[in-house]
Amino acid sequence: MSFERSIAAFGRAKNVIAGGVNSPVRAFRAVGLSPVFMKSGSGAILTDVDGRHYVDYVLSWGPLLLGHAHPAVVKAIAAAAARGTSFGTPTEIETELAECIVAAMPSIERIRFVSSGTEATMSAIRLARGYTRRPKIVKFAGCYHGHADAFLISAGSGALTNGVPNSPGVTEGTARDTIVLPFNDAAAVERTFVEHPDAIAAVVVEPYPGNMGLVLPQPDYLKRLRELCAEHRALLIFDEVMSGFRVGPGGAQARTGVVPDLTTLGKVIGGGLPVGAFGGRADVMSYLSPEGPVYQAGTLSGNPLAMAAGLATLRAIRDDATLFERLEVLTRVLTEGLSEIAAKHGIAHTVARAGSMFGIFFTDGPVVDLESAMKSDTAFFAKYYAAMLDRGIYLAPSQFEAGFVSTAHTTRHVEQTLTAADASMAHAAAQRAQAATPVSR
Ligand code: HOZ
Repeated sequence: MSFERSIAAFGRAKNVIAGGVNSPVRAFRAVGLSPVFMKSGSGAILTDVDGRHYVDYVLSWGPLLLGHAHPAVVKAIAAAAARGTSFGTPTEIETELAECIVAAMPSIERIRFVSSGTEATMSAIRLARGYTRRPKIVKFAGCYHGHADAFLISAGSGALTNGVPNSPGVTEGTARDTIVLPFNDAAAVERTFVEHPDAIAAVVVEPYPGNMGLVLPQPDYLKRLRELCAEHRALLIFDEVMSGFRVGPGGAQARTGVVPDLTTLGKVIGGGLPVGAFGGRADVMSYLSPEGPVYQAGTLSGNPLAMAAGLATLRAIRDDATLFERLEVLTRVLTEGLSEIAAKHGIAHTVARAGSMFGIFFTDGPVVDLESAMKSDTAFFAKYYAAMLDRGIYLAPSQFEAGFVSTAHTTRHVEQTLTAADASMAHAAAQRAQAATPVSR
């Protein structure tokens, strides 16, 4: 079966949509292919416009913890739509979703909903700056916090994938207020606080960075960030857009026991609809307008359809006592299987896993930060990617993104994936060996 309709759809899109896509990684440039246009999703399976089926490990880049078109989520969205799609007024369902999140996330006493993860992190640092009356933020190379100007410096995700981690269009002034440090290097943070006394408003971090591939924090690293922020009266912001309700019910903060001052959320809390949120200590959140002076607003913030999808998702999570355990076990079977297969074919690799987030780097590792992640063989990844796609496995089209498992994935899906991975790695390794063999004359 060919990709004929996808290729034609991309050609048509390029005439009217910038680059043919509404978010850069989707263009498949890093894997040298034409993007696959999807038509529908059900459970763990995606179907493209050519009628090919895939086991999906992208899951809309993380939100679909329950898989595609989960009946409870679809029902909740349909019922909400029938009542009206947007009011621009407070609604009770916003409070219901807020109550669920406040109950689950250790750091969140007050919350505010927005429409995307980008809005959430952008608003959180404005609030941190307003609260502390300090200008600078610290971020970590390869971490991605959406595409607000302050974060597009050594950014991960599509910015890294497409080779423009420092975006043109970000002014020097903005860049000057963002201090970029290597992830997992607490000593660098310590030095930076000394070098910039009373100037750092916040340290913002993905506790389990998933936008340079999945990189895990070293033991006590997050705890040390917590201590340093407290010592220097800066706020610690956990960007849990990806890890929130994904690595466990209380996100990375419950998993690690490190409680930030502010947290940003998105993805799972919207159940597949556009939602973001930021929340944290009540005294900090009270600086937000209308209680306080820091302005933040949005026409579609707390949209009833998005709230309904999020609430249905979080209720399903709350009512299933073994959900995260099952996800964790299945993800472990997957990553251990991938690692065994890579080893069998003599392929240098490093796997990482946190809850139902996972990744495989094609380098010996250890992968602890952006520099070590960049040692990965991206040309090999592209070959592996194409072979997996051909065999019906849909992965993120970049070495520098995380994979996700949903409750709709079963051991059969994982077995199918490992069978495909075995053939794909063998194929990619043979291609690499062939390319490296000098042509005899
Ligand atoms: N930044 C998202 C992944 N980390 C990509 C979003 C998209 O392309 O849809």
